[in-house]
Amino acid sequence: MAKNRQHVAEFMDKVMVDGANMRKEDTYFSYKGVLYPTALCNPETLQALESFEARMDDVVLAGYPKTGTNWLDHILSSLESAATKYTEEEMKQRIAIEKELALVPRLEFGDPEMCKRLNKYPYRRILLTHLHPHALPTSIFKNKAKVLVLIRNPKDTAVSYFHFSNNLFFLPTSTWDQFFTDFMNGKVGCGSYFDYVAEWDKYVNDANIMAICYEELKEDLNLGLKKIAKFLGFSLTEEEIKSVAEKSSFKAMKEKSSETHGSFGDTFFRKGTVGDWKSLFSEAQNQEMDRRFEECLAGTKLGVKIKYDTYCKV
Ligand code: PPS
Repeated sequence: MAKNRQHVAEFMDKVMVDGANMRKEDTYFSYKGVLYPTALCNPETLQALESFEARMDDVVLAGYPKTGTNWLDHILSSLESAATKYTEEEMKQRIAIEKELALVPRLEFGDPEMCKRLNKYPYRRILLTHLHPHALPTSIFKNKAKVLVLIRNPKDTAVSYFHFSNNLFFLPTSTWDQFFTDFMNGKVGCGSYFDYVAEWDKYVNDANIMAICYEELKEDLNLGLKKIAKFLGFSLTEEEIKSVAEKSSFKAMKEKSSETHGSFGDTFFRKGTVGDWKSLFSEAQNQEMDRRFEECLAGTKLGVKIKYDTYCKV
């Protein structure tokens, strides 16, 4: 929530220690039909989330893994800080409170008591999540928290996820061909990309929900930031928008990544491009993904927004 994201590094270090002896067969658990990595979440926390009380001024960032969550986390924190104009003292206090409450980088990570601790956070909360809508606290919708749904084209998402999995011991190491099959079958953490996007599609016309694409931000970050700021009711000058954009570029974030994400910097900030799928997809895999997109998402609101033909066809 505050700009200091040191706790991502601390959280990951702890996950690596806690998960050091995890058995391969325990890599995932299933909750409401979706797989989750055991090293990061547990069923009790997911259950506890059902009674979590969202606030009207909460900002929820919802994105399937590897769609740019860390990027948008930085953007949202920066826009919020610039709009709220916290004093230096308040900034320090926010960081201290986050540490004291031992907040974790995603709503669904950590222990079941997390929800209660989040209730004690006295500032506006930016809540990041990879959960499908059906697993989110219903209060988010009931209390009309603002939800920014982040989407990225499925081919780059799969490639990014593949590299990520192979870099973290608590996720299975696999060949690209094996990973592709698992991704297509939803046998990866947070389940099926296609189900995820199709489910969010049902909400996307709601007044409190806005979708934003990784690719549109890559094409024109300033414009994307203005759209996000408008949706969240943040009033920012051109200069402020420009400054947030500069600090949110891939280069700027990667350079700071050892500070923000510790030894996982290079894992979270890998390449940051559009079209990297061309380096791994075979012709057969292209056809399979194209068919699946056509069946599940083509013609839906989010499916159109993804601009599949522009970003996923040769
Ligand atoms: S995670 O682990 O699910 O939270 O990963 P997530 O942050 O959602 O996605 C990681 C991908 O986002 C890229 N990234 C960026 N792209 C452009 N600009 C900026 N500033 C930026 N920051 C992160 C990151 O490099 C991952 O994509 P790939 O394709 O693997 O590089």
